[in-house]
This record gives sequence, structure tokens and C-alpha cells, in this order.
Amino acid sequence: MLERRQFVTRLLANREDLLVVTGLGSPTYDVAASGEHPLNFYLWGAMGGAAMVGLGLALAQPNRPVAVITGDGEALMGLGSLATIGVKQPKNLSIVVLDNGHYGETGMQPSHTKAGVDLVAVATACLFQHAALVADLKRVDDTRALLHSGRGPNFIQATVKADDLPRVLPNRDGHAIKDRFMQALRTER
Ligand SMILES: Cc1ncc(C[n+]2csc(CCOP(=O)(O)OP(=O)(O)O)c2C)c(N)n1
Repeated sequence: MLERRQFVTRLLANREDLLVVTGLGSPTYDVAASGEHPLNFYLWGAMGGAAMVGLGLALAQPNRPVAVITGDGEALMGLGSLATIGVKQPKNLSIVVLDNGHYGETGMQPSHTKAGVDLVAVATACLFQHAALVADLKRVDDTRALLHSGRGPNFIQATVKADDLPRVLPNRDGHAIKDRFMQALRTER
């Protein structure tokens, strides 16, 4: 099993033009802990919506890689998104689910993946080009390359330890996050 912050930090190293959307709760704290970046779009709510925000971005910015980094609980709440992504086939979109088998933010209630629901199989059935389980840090370099490959849509279910880590809270002002993100998109073109 992976240490979630170690995995995320390695995944986002040398990220270049990668646009990152984070699901609410722990994945947002993990991405913030890996280093602040104007091309991080943090979701503080909209549980179940991260993959669709990522799809919209990927379609609007087809020449830039987009990664959604989210939790199993968040992904499970928006499962239908995977079917829509499969139909739209955005080559630049990757969904990375940090699967701790729990709803960490609300008190570590066990999630459906803990009961055996197989998200990689769901993503495969939803026509993702690449869907895989990653449980070993040795696979992080390959996973990072995949995010930048332009051969998506990709789905990674990263099995992470169910640790309750200290929160690293980025800005919670939705307007500020959006404005900063849009500004960075304009200036980095
Ligand atoms: C519609 C809705 N239902 C419930 C919540 C409460 N809630 C916030 S985060 C969370 C759990 C997130 O779990 P997961 O995505 O697996 O992330 P983890 O913190 O476990 O990594 C829940 C249930 C919410 N914010 N919105």
C-alpha cells in the first residue's frame, strides 16, 4: 500500500503544464501538501463532481494534460461520470483515485471499495483506454508518464493506507481559486 502524500508528491513532481482538479477532503490536503500551484483547482464541496469538472477542463483545454486527484468516496458518488468520460474519450484526461477504502473526512466509515467494489473494472467497462490498480511506489514514474502521455482517458486506482493525516488547508475561497487558475491558464499559454 502507498503512503498517500508520498505518492501524490512524486506524481506531481516536474508537473509542467498539468492542470489538477482535486476532490474534496483528503485528496485536496494531499495536493496542497505536495506544494502550492496556481494550476491546482481545489474542490471544497460538490462531492461526486470532480471527474466532471476534469472532463470539462480537458475538453476546453485539449492540448494540456488534466489530472483529477480524488478519493474513493468522492468517485463513488459520481460513478456515472466515468461512463460519460468513456463516451467523450478525452485523450488528455486522467482520473486518479486515492483509495483508502474509507470516507476519511467524515470519520473513516468504510466505503464500497473496502467491500470489494472494483473501480478499475468499472472504468474498463466504461471504455477508458487505460485502467489500472497501483499499490507500489515503484509504479509512480510510469503513472506520472501516463498522465502526460496524451493517450487517455486513464483511470488509476491507487491503494493508499487509511491514515488520518494532519490537514493541510489551501485557500477556501472559491472565487480566488478560480481566478488564480484562470489567470495562470492565460499567462502560461
Ligand atoms: C453530497 C455530500 N455528501 C456527503 C458529504 C460529506 N463528506 C465530505 S468528504 C466525505 C468523504 C470523502 O471520502 P473520500 O472521497 O474517500 O476521501 P478520503 O478523505 O477518504 O480520502 C464526505 C462523506 C459532502 N460533502 N457532500
